[in-house]
Amino acid sequence: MLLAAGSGRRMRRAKHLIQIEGRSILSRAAGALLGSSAEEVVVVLAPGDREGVSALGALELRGVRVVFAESPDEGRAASVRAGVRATAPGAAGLLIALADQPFLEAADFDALIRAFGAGAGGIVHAAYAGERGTPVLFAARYREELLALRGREGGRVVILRHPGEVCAVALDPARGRDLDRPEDLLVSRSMQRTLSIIKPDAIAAGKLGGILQHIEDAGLRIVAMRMLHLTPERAQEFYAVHRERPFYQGLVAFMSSGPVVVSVLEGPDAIAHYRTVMGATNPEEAEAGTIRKLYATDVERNACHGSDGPETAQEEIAFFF
Ligand code: RTP
Ligand code: MG
Repeated sequence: MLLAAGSGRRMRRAKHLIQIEGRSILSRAAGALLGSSAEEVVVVLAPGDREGVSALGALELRGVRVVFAESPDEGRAASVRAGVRATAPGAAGLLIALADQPFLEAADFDALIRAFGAGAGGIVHAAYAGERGTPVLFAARYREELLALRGREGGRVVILRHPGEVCAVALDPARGRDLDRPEDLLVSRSMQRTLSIIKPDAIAAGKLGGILQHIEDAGLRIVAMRMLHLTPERAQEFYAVHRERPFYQGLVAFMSSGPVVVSVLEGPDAIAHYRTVMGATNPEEAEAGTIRKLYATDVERNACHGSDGPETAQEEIAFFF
């Protein structure tokens, strides 16, 4: 369950509605949970939070369920209780996450779920550089204790009562950071994601490993990756902006001629940074030391693709992931 009611007390506007790269932090957190192996996702909002509901948008259609905390001014306990009540009574565990950790990924939630499934403990919590943090996964046997929380109490109270049952799973502090103060957002603003495609020419030439190394050495983190073979139809769709260009047919044939590796790269100013790392479209014009200078054959068979702006990055990531 994702707690979003009562967020933003210390910020000028409701925190969960703040946008990063065109997407609210609520939607980011709910989307990550939905992508995890959690069986159901319940989002707890403050009563009447229509903006919160609309921020979830299509996620509701994909199975995210919204409930409202009965008395959000009471503090966190009311949100926890509403979330616990809304989850299926038969659930083996209850994962409590906060909407203000928008950089956590499905894999982070899965790490907790996996540790819990492997019997690591009745309470599994995230740890960041050795410090206890959220999310926290409680075994179903703590349901009543969670329902008994009042006022400003949170899951911490239950954790402290059962020290022998607690297990920590270390997560990346960069992904676990929360947005508590307006300044936090300034730092996170420059963090971006971009879509990379290693094109069929580079894969056929055995340059995949070299290019991935190049990407990592440039300070970009690979946060998702898949090898696939584009059909001509999918290649057409991906490059639809170039429909009218003379090279379109050739480009589509090339992009569907063999396997490609698509990945999501993350880092400060990742979109512009990766374009620099790739070099100019035409390798003849590319700077020395760029991927295209090193690995591309010609202006079409140019080894890699990178998104060209925040909007295309978002669309292209959604196209594959
Ligand atoms: P990309 O989209 O693949 O990252 O490359 P880009 O922004 O540098 O270049 P863009 O103008 O978007 O072109 C997309 C891809 O089409 C092929 N192309 N062929 N034959 C030609 O003149 C020509 N021009 C472009 C390249 O594969 C280029 O990356
Ligand atoms: Mg382009």
